[in-house]
Amino acid sequence: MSADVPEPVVMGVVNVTPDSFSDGGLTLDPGAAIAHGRELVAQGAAILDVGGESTRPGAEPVGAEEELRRVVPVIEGLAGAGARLSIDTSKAQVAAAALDAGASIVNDVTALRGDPRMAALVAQRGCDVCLMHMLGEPRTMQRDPTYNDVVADVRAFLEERLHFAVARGIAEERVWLDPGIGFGKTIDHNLALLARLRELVALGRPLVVGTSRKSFLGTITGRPAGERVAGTLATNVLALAAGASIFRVHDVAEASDALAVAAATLRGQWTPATTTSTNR
Ligand code: PMM
Repeated sequence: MSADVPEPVVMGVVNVTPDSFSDGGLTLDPGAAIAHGRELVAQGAAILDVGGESTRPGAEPVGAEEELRRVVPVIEGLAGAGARLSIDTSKAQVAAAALDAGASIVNDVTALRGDPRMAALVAQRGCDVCLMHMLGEPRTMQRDPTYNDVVADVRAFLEERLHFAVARGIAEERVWLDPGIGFGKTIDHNLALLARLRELVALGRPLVVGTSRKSFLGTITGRPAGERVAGTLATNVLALAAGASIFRVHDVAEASDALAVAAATLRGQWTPATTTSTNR
């Protein structure tokens, strides 16, 4: 029993890409992506993370024009849908357009290293920003990633990026951190990060964890991407117990239930469900 269990926040994934590793092609049509996003809100997502560039291992970059064409109509269509909107991009031009269209969070998998204009944009707009660890770039990141001590290395990286953000005028309270599960990491690296997540929580900023349907879960369970929800929930619940607070998932209904029950159990206290149309 513990009083300091974070209130879990579920961030639902709305990928508007033809090639994301786990749900590719489901939502390239803006109307379908908007409908999917609304469904995730009904299931309990407090944040929707909209992305137009796949970061799947081996993925090729997408141009800004194409990324804008994919994400802006979806952000516009989801503004006012009942969740905060996050733009999953490393391009300042795309982030700016998404913020104009209703987003209030920038989820930058390059942690402000991908575009020299991104830090100034985030500072100027005063939005929240998620800084994620990635070794290398998506095209090549899974080619033999190596670390001295993956947890210490990721922690040092996130600390340095937090200092960089603050030095560029971003308020510390606006920064979230993310170990970047699967981004330049072997299964052993992913498991070490999850097992020692408290060392990252100790940096004092909200920790985002994105394990949803990722391949290391398939390696352990032998299951394809669409059947990794139970594996995902195991990691989410353990990450909550370690102090993580934001959970980036595809399976929002299941994650919301699992995290609500886990939080109540860890606290020894519960509140009745109030939220969804399906009363999940
Ligand atoms: N994972 C993916 C994409 N964006 N952003 C953050 N902050 N953390 C993640 O773990 C993360 C991310 C890749 O997963 P997808 O292709 O299923 O969206």
